[in-house]
Amino acid sequence: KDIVLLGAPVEEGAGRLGCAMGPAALRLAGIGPALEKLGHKVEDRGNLAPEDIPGFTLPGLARNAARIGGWTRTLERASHAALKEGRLPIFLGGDHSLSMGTVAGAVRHAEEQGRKLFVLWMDAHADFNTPATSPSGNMHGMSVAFFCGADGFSGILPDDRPAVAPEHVFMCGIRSVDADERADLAKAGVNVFDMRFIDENGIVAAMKRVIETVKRAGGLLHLSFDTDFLDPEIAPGTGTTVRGGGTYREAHVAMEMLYDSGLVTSLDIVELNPFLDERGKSAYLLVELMGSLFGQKIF
Ligand code: DIR
Ligand code: MN
Ligand code: MN
Ligand code: MN
Repeated sequence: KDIVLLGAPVEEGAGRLGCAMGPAALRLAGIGPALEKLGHKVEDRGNLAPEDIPGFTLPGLARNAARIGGWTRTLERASHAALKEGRLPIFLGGDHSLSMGTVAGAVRHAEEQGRKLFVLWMDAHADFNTPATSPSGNMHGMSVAFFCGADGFSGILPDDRPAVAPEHVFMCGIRSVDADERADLAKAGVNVFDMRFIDENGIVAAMKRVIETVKRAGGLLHLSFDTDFLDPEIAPGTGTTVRGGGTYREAHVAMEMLYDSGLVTSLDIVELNPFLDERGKSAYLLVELMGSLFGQKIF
């Protein structure tokens, strides 16, 4: 694959700072060389910077809306441009609000190709709040609502921007959902493989459904991997840990299956907060998982 690494040190979408150090930690843990070793061409384009939107606010509760709106505009363009060049962009986060832009750019690209964009959202959280429903106002909890075209985000991107169809979003690992969020997810028709589904059926069953659906539709697949998908015992370096998360092998086999499918066309690695990590433990694990996603085989 022809990979570009793009750092997105956005941290104002989360409830505490530190995710801005994520791109540096992922680089220090060796993400570039790990992918090169697997035979890929890797170009690290360094870190992006947000567009300035002075004075911008959103109605409701949306903390740092101007900053996150600026990042969204920058990342939308970067994601679209990299895909148009035929590259596979990997966005090194940064908190999860960065997916507002990366997915918006990917869906614009998919639309131009006459293809459907699917999103695999691996996360403890659904990130389906809006400024009207969010209990915290933290915009990292709003990304999926944003790129599915929910109301309440006017002025960040053009109102006629293409949206991701909620039935093309697959969530995996979910175990913390707010009350309004739950109702909105069900109403919208988002596919949710929560931790109970994974306990009862296995992550392999969930991944098979995602892969078969995307294949059948001839779709493109954006993977958005939140560090807190993983169990906090193996990945403590993130701001909103929830116990009962994905295990080491569940995460690896999901990545191995995605590699075999050949479907992933763009990717976010988010919510790594090195300030909360234990000597790089979570950063090294994320790099290892990216190895499995890009062809590292056990045997
Ligand atoms: C919560 C937490 N649902 C919120 N969300 C997090 O603030 O909207 N998402 N941590 O990653
Ligand atoms: Mn998230
Ligand atoms: Mn999360
Ligand atoms: Mn989060």
